[in-house]
Amino acid sequence: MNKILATLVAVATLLVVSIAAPSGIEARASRLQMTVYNAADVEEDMDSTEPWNGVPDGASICTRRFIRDINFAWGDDDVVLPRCGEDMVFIHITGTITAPRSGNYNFYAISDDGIRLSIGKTLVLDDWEDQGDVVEPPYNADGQFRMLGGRAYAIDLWWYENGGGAVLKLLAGSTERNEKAVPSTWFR
Ligand SMILES: [Ca+2]
Ligand SMILES: [Ca+2]
Repeated sequence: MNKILATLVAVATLLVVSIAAPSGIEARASRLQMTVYNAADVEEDMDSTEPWNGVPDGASICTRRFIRDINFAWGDDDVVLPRCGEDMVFIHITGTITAPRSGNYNFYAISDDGIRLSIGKTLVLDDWEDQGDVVEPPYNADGQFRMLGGRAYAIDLWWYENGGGAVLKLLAGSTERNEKAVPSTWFR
């Protein structure tokens, strides 16, 4: 009888684990966390804010979530969610980045509007200013960072949208010619 009970408990446990697993695995698979702030009530100009020194008065958290990669094109629509707004939004992304091979990597952002990215303690991308709406995406920030293959480096990225279109894409490559969107595997 005890044996049957033990088997039933084991089966039930297995069922619970297999049902609960997908979302848990998904959440743990990415070490990138994105916090979105609605900044519609901030009185400063967006490009004169320095949210990394303290989120300005009037900005409030709209949503916080895990993301797989940094490759977003919202255009003129709402950034992330309707309640986050289509203009005057901050995004803060934290996590780690790991390159498969050692090298001096070029980083590139397609960013509308401003972006500021630190890897470890190095400020790699810094273009905290509005971007004009143009036909071609604004390739508005680049920088280099040397990474050891397999080593995880902390990343800290701030971005804002003031008005018009909104884009946030992070690219990297071993040379300027082979830059492409950083794959999600680099953020695990
Ligand atoms: Ca907008
Ligand atoms: Ca914009």
